[in-house]
Amino acid sequence: MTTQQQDPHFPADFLWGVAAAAYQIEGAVDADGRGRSIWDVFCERPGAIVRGETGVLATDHYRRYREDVALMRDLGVGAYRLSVSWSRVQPDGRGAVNEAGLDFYDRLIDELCAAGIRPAVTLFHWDLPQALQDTGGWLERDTAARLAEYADIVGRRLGDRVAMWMPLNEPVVHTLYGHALGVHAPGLELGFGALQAAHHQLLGHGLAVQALRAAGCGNIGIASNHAPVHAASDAPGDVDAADIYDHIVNWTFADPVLRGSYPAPELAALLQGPVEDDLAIISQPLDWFGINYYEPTVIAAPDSEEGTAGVLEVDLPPGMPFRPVALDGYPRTDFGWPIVPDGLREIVQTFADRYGDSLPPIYITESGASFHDGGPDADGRIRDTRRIDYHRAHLTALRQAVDAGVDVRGYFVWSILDNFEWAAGYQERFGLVHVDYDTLERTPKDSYHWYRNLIAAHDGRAR
Ligand code: PNW
Repeated sequence: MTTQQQDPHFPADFLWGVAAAAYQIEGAVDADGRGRSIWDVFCERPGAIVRGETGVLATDHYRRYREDVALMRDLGVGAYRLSVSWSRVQPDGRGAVNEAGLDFYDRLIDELCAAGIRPAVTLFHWDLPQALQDTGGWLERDTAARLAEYADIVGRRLGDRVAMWMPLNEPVVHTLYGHALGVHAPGLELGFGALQAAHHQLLGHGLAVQALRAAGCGNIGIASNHAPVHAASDAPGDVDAADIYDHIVNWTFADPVLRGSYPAPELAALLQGPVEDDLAIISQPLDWFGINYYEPTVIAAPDSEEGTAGVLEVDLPPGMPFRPVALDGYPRTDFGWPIVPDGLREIVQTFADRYGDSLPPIYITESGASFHDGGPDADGRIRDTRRIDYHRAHLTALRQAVDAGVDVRGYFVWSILDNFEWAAGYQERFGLVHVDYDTLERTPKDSYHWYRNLIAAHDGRAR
């Protein structure tokens, strides 16, 4: 029974949040002058998305945002991490501002502030304006400058009310899925050639941090996906392969930001442009560092005997110097991802050890699980006990890192609502709130009520 397990306790000022992203929840893709993004285009590619689903309607949050903010207010969260759709603000990704698109975020942020919820804003959660893709997207250096221009526009308009800023979400996933493996927009299969897109996103991050600060905005960080990488065995081939993989998925994305360098000269050598000068921009001091955590990876040598697991369920192109293998012995979410709460403690501790005094305070900017919850039972409840267990176990592991001295300031559940899970479509449900995709009705799951009680137990507010 889940209720017999103890919830962990955090300091009174620990920030409890929920997260979502524009393309995954908003719908209304043609409303108020919005331009096309690479996700609109990618979803039209036959076979790209499970069952051919798209974000055209999604959860209709663009029209139902008041109802959704009311759900968050009742939940009692201190912050909501949202993303701004670049294509609403600049339909062509550059130049003229579409005021009607920006007005939506103005209204949403006012609604959040009125509910006592701090807005935490991601500028780029993978939905690049298609017009910028047409001129090369993240393979093109100019796109980094465009992100800064867009950051300036949004910062000046919303900065008086936004509590936390992050220019980027998970550049590693956008690089690997979108540019190396082709399973996310823009659907490019460049292998190691995708590193140039990583570098330009990081440069865009640094330029956007500068632009936000110039616009008077503070409390700036990043939401970066990280997880422990373990070798499948002690065999030197496995250990070396795991080390290469770790450098690519973790340190290529964190070292430039936190240390101003790339972790391996072989990787930096693949990049074009004034990389050293760029690194000085990329390593702008941050007020905090956000980690999105889902699952650790086990890596073997390419020629080893273990069965291949596929990186994040995707087959790698031939010739890669590593091979992901299945992590056995753990329960899995309905998405097939192993549930390893201690990986959250471990990655946070690894950051503290690796960066020492140069590590700013950490927020967990995403943590969550997909379970294929059905609709409400006859009594109206959705009994998603496994999601409660998931979050409780991850928070318990996180608490151990805090006890060990790591400065962790908050936890954002992915996600407030069931939503469009990219290439996996609507089948994967990460929400604390169930969405019926026929009626768009929202139903808080048991996990919502559990989170509400947990938050209440911390802030002392009567429930
Ligand atoms: C994140 N992985 O993506 C994104 O920020 C969200 O938009 C997304 O809905 C959520 O996590 C759940 O997938 C990830 O395989 C995609 O390690 C893949 C992985 C991690 C995060």
